Amino acid sequence: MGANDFQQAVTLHRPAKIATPQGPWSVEAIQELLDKPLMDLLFEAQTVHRQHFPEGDIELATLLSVKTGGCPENCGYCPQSAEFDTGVKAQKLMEVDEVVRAAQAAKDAGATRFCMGAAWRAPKDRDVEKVAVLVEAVKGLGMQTCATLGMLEPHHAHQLKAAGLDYYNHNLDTAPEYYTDVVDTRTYQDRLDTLANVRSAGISVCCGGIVGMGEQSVHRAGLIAQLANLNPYPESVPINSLVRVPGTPLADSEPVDPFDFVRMIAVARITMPTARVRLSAGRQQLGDAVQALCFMAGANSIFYGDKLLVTGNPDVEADTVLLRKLGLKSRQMQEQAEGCAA
Ligand code: SAM
Ligand code: DTB
Ligand code: SF4
Repeated sequence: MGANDFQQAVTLHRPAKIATPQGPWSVEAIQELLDKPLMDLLFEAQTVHRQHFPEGDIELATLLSVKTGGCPENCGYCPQSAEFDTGVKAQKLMEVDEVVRAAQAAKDAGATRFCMGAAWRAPKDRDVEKVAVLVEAVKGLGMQTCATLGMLEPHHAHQLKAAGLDYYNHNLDTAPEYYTDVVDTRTYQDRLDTLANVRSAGISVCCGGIVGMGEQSVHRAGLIAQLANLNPYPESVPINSLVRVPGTPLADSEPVDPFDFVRMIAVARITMPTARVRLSAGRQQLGDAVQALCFMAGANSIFYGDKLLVTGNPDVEADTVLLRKLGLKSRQMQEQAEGCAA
């Protein structure tokens, strides 16, 4: 084959240029993406990813459970519900200096965002006052702040914004029609109302879901449609793989096919091109190779630190090695590299 023939063969096999797709998204359109051959989906997601983010950039966010267990809700996945016997010991809200110590340690280890979680259905006025003090203190360390406290009233959202809260995490978790199979102490509309209150207060939205709760593929498509059609769509999208905690109603759910998990990341990236898509709970079960595929699919954030809220997460050393192997760099790693080059 001559040089021209070779060039022609290459041209013929070059994939069509991918235009960044636009919403609103139908469940059917998302289902079509989920059903694509995996390599085509990965290629499309990585193409969209590179149009919006610098190559190799990854965000590290550290979680801390500031108020653990004893929650009155019955979310079937959650080890912190008072209804389930999971061995989680209820603890009251942590003191400010303890939280600041944990946030400083997370910052020193390289995290840029600190997310405080509380096992409340909805915080009371006095709870929000106390969390506002925590937010202000963590913000004072120069970190991005995030909180996840359950349902918020508009005045709570304004109070947290005034204290310096950057993000509020409140997940939709699954499609509306599967929601009552997972939790029945609140409605999908309750979740949407809190998201609207957070948005109106000027706080950035962190909202995603869980894969592996016995849902069908159409429910996964339905979750992504809900997220991508929020106007605007969330700035952060955590995609969790269910951590099957003994004692929770979902403990015996069928494990997710790892490639189906990767597909969810890819479709989140394609439908929400500028969002931070976070590869969230469940990384311990995924292994390095599947995590690498998730980054290829457009994940550019992880929970970083040995613990999520009450369950485990890969340790910092393992993550540092993995990121180095894959050539991914957090902000701290980028600054260190620039310092060495100067
Ligand atoms: N109580 C608040 C709420 O429900 O929004 C905040 C804490 S709650 C633990 C935050 C999120 O963690 C849930 O919405 C869910 O998506 C995720 N989560 C909880 N348990 C999980 C599990 N076992 N596996 C994966 N994700 C989980
Ligand atoms: C999110 O989407 N996942 C995080 C965070 N937001 C708050 C929580 C995961 C919890 C996993 C089980 C646990 O440790 O409680
Ligand atoms: Fe409570 Fe949140 Fe757990 Fe549901 S997910 S039981 S609201 S802590």
